[in-house]
Amino acid sequence: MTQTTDHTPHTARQADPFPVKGMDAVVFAVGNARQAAHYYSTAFGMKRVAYAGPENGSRETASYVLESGSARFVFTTVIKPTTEHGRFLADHVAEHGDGVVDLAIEVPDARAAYAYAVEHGATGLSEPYELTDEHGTVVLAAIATYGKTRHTLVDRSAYTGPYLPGYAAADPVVEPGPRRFQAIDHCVGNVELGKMNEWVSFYNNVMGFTNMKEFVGDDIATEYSALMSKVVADGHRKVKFPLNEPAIAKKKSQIDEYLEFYGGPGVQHIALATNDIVATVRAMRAAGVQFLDTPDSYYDTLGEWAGETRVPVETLRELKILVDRDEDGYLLQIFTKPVQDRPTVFFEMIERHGSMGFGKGNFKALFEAIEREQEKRGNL
Ligand code: TYF
Ligand code: FE
Repeated sequence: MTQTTDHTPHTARQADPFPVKGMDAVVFAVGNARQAAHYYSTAFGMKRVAYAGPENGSRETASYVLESGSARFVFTTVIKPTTEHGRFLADHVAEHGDGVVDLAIEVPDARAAYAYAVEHGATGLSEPYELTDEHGTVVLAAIATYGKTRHTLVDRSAYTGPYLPGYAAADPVVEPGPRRFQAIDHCVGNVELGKMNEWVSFYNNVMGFTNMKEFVGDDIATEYSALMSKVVADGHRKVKFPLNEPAIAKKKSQIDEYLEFYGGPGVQHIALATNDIVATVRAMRAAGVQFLDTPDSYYDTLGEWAGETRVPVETLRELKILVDRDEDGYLLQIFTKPVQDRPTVFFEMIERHGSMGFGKGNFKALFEAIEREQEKRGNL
């Protein structure tokens, strides 16, 4: 298989064509934002920092902004659709269930980023515009990506408010406890059969993103994973977007199941970086979050290939945490089951120790676990 892979950060070669600061927010359109905010507060330990709704001038939509370290999630729902935006949200929830509508990216210059993207083939959804209040000005623009997902490009360098103009600072929904994760590690998209390379090229061209070395080709796909996957990232690896497409394998692809129940391409999982995955998983399990199971046999042979990790094998076994190791180091990871009734969006918790991979060594164990869940749903 031929593959152009580039490990060199842009700075080592040339000016970054599309500088990014990191993920700005993951915006979810949901049926009940008040309850979603409660779930992500109690189960994911997030802290509400801002709110916009009927009480402070937003008659049409209610939005809850929750943070955990540098990770920001926004849960938006429509109260009564009257504008195009309200109808978009209502239709989105009806068609896709709860899901991600925006992977917003923080950039130093939203006008330049938008101009570069559109010049290189992106569909513009919103020309650059400014929002201003007493905390300053934010510049925003938006481009389309897979399915109905968008990338809003946000320059908040001249803004000190809690989120965006129109949002008021708000108290946490519940008494906050210890932080359970501190950053968004990567955001994964599922696209249709045969479209993965087109979307990889899209990110290569439109954002100047390069391909990371980890990819799942047809060899692995037919053996057990039933998906193909490549990862694109910005020059400084602040924003990482794996892209999956279904593959023909022995079993029905989990990506096909997603596409069927989501009703098209969309965000599959968000990986959240923690520096204490044991404490995180214990707290999340105690709060009722369900994780994929891993068979005991995985842990019986773990030491032989994974070597020593910071966490004893018995603790990994107890919590069903997975390990992967490559030449740069290792990572610990675990996947939740889908967090809504549709078998669509889920989360990954990841603790990295040097490895910049995505857990390829776990694909067999992971995909067997996913298939057991697919089977329970009657979708295998
Ligand atoms: O982000 C990734 O690529 C890894 C691997 O259903 C992965 O987390 C891919 C598909 C999937 C679960 C994990
Ligand atoms: Fe992942």
